[in-house]
Amino acid sequence: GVNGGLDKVILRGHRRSSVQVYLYGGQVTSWKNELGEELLFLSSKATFNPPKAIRGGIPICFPQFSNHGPLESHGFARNRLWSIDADPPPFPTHSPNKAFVDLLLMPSDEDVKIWPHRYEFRLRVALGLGGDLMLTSRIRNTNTDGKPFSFTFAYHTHFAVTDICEVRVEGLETLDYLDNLKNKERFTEQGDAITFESEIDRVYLSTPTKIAILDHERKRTFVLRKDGLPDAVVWNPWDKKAKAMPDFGDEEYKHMLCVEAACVEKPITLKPGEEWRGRQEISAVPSSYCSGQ
Ligand code: TA6
Repeated sequence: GVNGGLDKVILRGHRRSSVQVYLYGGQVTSWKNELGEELLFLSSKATFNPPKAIRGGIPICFPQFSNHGPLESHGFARNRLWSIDADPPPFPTHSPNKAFVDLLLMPSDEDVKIWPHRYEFRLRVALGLGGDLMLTSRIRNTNTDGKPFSFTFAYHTHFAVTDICEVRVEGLETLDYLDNLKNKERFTEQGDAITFESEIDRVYLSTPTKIAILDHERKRTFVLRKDGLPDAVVWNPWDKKAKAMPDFGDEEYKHMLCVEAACVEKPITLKPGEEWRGRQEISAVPSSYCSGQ
């Protein structure tokens, strides 16, 4: 690949739709629609060299979301080299996807020192016939010492938007959230769509399976559907925090919004042999079609 020689997989779909996923971090960095338009934000200052995570796309936060625990922020899965499963199990017939790849992550001996558990993490990245991007994570506890483990998780999705000041999020109204800007205190969202005029960093709790992100300028709505992920993180660093991140352009906060299907408030616990599944499916539709759906 061009960036530091890191390997990546490109899934090609209908017309000019495509998805690009780096083996480094198991991270989707590009999702293009049928016209070849880029739908995800990737910072122009992103680095592609371990141990820093790639800034943008869809980082996988595992086994810890953010600083909700003793590990490094967002855990270490996004800083590891994943492998490709050359012989993946057949795709469930109920979703005849055009193209997919399975990436695998198991802990190294070093990793086991950091987090004393063994697991198999299978990430399936699929590009649907309609251009929707589907991520499915299957995490199995493979401990042989009988020990269960608990983890928190997020698909840290960076949506590309035209102008953050002309964006609304629907589906999180009236819900409770933990505000990371106020010491993770719990608040309740007001009764209408969320709009943006300053830094926001919230974990919305017990959220619906469908969330809509409306890009008014572009007349485009992202629809995020999720399963097994009860929480939703909403983050925009705004100007001050943008300047403080070396791998994030000073003005780039205007053109991105993170809405993240997550499991934060109540960690997931697996006994040896048990498997957890967390799915998100994102699509981009013309706003005229979607608003009010
Ligand atoms: O998604 C919310 C968040 O936890 C923010 O608090 C901010 O730290 C962001 O993730 C980015 O984290 P990173 O470690 O990728 O710089």
